[in-house]
Amino acid sequence: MTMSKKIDSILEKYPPKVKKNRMKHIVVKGKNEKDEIEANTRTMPGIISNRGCCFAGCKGVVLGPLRDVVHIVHGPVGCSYYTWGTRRHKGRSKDGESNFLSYCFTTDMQESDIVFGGEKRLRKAVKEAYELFKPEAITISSTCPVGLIGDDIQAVAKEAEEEFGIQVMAFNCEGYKGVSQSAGHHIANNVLMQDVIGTGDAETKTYAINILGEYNIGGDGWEISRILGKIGYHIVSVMTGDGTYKELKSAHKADLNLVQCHRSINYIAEMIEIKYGTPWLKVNFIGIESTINTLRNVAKYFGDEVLIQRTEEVIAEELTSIQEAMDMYKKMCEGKTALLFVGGSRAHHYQGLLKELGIETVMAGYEFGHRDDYEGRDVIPYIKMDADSRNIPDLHVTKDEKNYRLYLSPEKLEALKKEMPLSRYDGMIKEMKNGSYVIDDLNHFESEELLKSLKPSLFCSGIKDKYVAQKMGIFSKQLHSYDYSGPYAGFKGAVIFAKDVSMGMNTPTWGFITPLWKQEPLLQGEVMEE
Ligand code: CFM
Ligand code: HCA
Repeated sequence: MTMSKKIDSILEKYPPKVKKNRMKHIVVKGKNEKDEIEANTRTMPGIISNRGCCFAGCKGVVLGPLRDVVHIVHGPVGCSYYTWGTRRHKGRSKDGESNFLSYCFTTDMQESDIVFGGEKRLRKAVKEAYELFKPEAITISSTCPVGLIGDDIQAVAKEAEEEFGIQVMAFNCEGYKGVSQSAGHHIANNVLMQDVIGTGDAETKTYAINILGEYNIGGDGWEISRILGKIGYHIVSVMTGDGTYKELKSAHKADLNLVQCHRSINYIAEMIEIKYGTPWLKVNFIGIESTINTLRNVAKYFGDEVLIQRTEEVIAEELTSIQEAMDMYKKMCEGKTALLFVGGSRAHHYQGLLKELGIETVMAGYEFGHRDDYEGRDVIPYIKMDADSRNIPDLHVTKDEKNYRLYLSPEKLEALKKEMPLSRYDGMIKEMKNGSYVIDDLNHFESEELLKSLKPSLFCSGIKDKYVAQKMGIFSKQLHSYDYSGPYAGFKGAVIFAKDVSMGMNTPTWGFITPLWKQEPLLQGEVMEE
């Protein structure tokens, strides 16, 4: 069955209202004049979505990797326990530094707290954590019931700050807020910007950079830092993979912010740009070509001939060390196809690496990406936003209550595009082949149907659907946790990824699996019309 017929047959199964909604989340690249897609809207009730919650985006994604902070989850034990360690954001302390990543802190809320309020329990938990661990800072993250019963976590945090003399930050990131993890990213970004970034005064060296939106999953951040360090950059902070509260405080002192995951941290990138004049550059360290382009762009930003030269040397050296292995794996992967469905950036970031291995992405989608993650947006990384350039005519910097935002008049933007290498953050769709499919918030029914009919060699997704694919005989590589592997970033990471997917796709195991529906007659059900 062709892909378009398959999509039609999927949509036909839905009640009319659901069909109308889902159609807007599905785009065939190049079919319409503009590749516009609906995204970041609420999943319709009844649909089994892969999305996570606001708490996951705040505590799990952005705060969680800060290893010298005690992260207390105010809520039922499961919210903390079942998310503990599963994301694989690694952290390693240097001598004398704390590392609390191996601890799981929760207030373990009970029914009686729901009835009588949980503030007392939270106060006790903060005190206990402080006395036992003496951390530099504590975070408190709310789960759904906390918002529903109205515990004032901000007041508890303030009291604790006064009592213990350390920073205690409260995040009202109840799971049900917003439509996905995305709301949680924003909440975490706002508090970190307001209360942490800018409060430190660490010494910085030349070529000082921050790496934003890099969470050290499977050690990616370590590999990226290795390459950047080898070239000669001074990494002030990584947000937040293997990151520390201490480094974060001085993040405003860097000369440039590199943004790996735009979705989860663009808010901080923009706020630092407006408040401190530090420009940001969208980068991608996944895939060889992307890594090379990124390194060249960063060197070009600083414009120093020695740095540019050193960058080329490091690129050449790294390429030599991986070329043979990459060529070997490419032979095992060439001609295969992949479906990609991941959070808010990796479904895009991995396409280049797959292409380098000869694997074609036939469908890709985000769980919670916004329209700009799909369609792109203009950014202006090459403007040095010092005090003077803030006065550039036509460059309007405004601040509304919650966000700092940067507006550039359309005329100025057009002029800039011509006169300087203005980088546009292209988003996912632009880089995909005509005819390929982009599906937002792909659900389990759609995943199963597409896997059955397209039979890709590779399904890159997460834990919620990995085994559904594998029971059909289709290899699934988790692009969230990397299963048990990694790093996948940079040059050496590309080889590890190539090896993992080559092995995974080519193992004879798949030949021994007969999907359930081929083994026995199954009851067929129809979705009822409204
Ligand atoms: Fe950014 Fe991420 Fe992603 Fe994300 Fe996530 Fe993640 Fe992800 Mo899982 S921050 S958007 S909220 S790159 S946890 S490290 S893998 S869904 S694609
Ligand atoms: C989250 C975290 C997650 C989940 C991964 C998955 C991660 O969104 O809560 O569903 O496999 O990367 O750990 O995205």
